[in-house]
Amino acid sequence: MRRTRAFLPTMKEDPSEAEVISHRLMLRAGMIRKVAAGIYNLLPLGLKVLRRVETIIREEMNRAGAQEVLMPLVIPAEMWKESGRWDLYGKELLRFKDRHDREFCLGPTHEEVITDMVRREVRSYRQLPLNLYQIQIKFRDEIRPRFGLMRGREFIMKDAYSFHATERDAEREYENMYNTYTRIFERCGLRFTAVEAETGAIGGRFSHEFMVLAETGEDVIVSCGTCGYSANLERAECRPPEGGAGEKEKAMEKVHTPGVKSVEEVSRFLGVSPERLIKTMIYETDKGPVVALVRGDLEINEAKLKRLLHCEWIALADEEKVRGVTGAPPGFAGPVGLEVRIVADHSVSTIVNGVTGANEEDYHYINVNPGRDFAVDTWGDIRFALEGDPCPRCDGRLSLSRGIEVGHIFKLGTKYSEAMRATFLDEKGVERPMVMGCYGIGVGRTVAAAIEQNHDEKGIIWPLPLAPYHVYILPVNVKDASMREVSERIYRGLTDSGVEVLYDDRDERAGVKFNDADLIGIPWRVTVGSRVKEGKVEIKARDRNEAEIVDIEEAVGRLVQRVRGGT
Ligand code: 9G3
Repeated sequence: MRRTRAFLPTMKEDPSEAEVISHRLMLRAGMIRKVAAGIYNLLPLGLKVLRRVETIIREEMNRAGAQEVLMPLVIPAEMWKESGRWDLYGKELLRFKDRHDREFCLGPTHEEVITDMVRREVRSYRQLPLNLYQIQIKFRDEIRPRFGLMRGREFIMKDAYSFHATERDAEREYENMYNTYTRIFERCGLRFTAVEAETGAIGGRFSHEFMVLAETGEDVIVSCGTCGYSANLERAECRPPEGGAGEKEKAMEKVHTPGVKSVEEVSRFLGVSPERLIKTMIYETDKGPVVALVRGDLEINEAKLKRLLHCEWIALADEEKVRGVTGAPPGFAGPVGLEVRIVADHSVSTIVNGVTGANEEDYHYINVNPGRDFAVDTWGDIRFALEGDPCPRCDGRLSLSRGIEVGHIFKLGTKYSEAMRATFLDEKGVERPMVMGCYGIGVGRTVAAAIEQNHDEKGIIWPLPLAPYHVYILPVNVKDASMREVSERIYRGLTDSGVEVLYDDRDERAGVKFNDADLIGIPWRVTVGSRVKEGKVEIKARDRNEAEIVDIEEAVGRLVQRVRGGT
């Protein structure tokens, strides 16, 4: 592609609205342009990268035995009412009526549509298993779309759904998709990890998230270097502490602590370390109020608490609710004397002579001992893991890192097939609900994550498999006939060899061209400068500092070999 013909509006200045590097660089490199909040145009350079990711996904999904379909963006309300999700989601589900006043929504995901498609055609176990996927636009009306393609309202997802006669076969397909996702992200040239994850609202018991490792990622990954255990922070298990403090229990006492509320204030006022505090949080749930306890230096993990309580929803109680349960304002809550269900994290079990709120304004108890001074209804792991915690699976230590979720695979079970009567006759002629799985990849988000992981102060550094072009030809001065002639020759030689070239034939200062080449991140650059007189050109990789001077005749061969070799 000749730069003078290319619709490739690069920008020198940093766009103010961009808060993360990938958003900033995708705007500056002329890859995307905003149409509305969370809604973007993909310009030629951006679309080329997106298509690279889609091609890799398609090839690997097809190799894995999945079949591509295309479902509509516009979904009739009826099937979301059948699954019970029409009333479960709020404004995030964009709903509208057609000219006949019939209700529809823009598809945020397609479990209902695919289950409806399959239930109409599949009656026998002989027709299973099936794995159907699409690469399609989704719409989720996020309150605050941010970070460009990373968290858009309209985005492109590969979503796959599998249907099985048995749980066992669904497990097999889950493994198959796990391995397929591993191949997809390896082929994208990304550093990633798969972590155990929560299943959230869509139900099912088990899921894995595929995270592109990046310091600017929003998701926290907990991993053990010894045994390879890894989970997202919401899910990461904590090993219960060994043995108690061993000191003698003392008599509980109420002490006056005027206006002393937070863990820091209480531990400072009473001269005790946070490890000795029993932090008491009041929650509301669909099963009524719950008191959750955790050691003072730790934090409650609401996803774990929700799972332990098997409740539909959970929310921190507001001041009024706290007063209702404890009789005191927030900051003085404690488990002693409460008639509400008490759930405690294992970290509380080793506290001896602890400190907690006295359920009375401006008062705390000291020398509180679990078991003697209050009973716990349910013990469990309801805290967030910390850097350095003992690994729950081996004698190693946990470390925390950050990543960007680009893929998520779920065991769905029969949640949708039961709700929508997607059944089949098994070999004994018994009617059973199909067992399902679902598997998503954020295509645009994968592009953005690749930039978050691969950039420097000058711009993007594309992993070769995702690069929009493989080689950037940079004549230092297009007015110089020999530079122009050599550039054209190399351009033709590479193009004839199937190498994709961006040829900067602009009549621009060399500095402008070098900056652009670094900004848009093409993996290889050929500089055609004053050395053409000696029959030489300079070849340089975007991710390395040193360049090499080669004979013009060798340039094409070297580059074809590098691009095909994938280095
Ligand atoms: C909604 C809205 C937002 C949503 C959902 C439904 C996320 C919703 C979870 C999934 C699960 C999997 C198939 C591909 C992989 C992910 N956000 N999810 O169900 F109505 Cl507004 O989408 N679906």
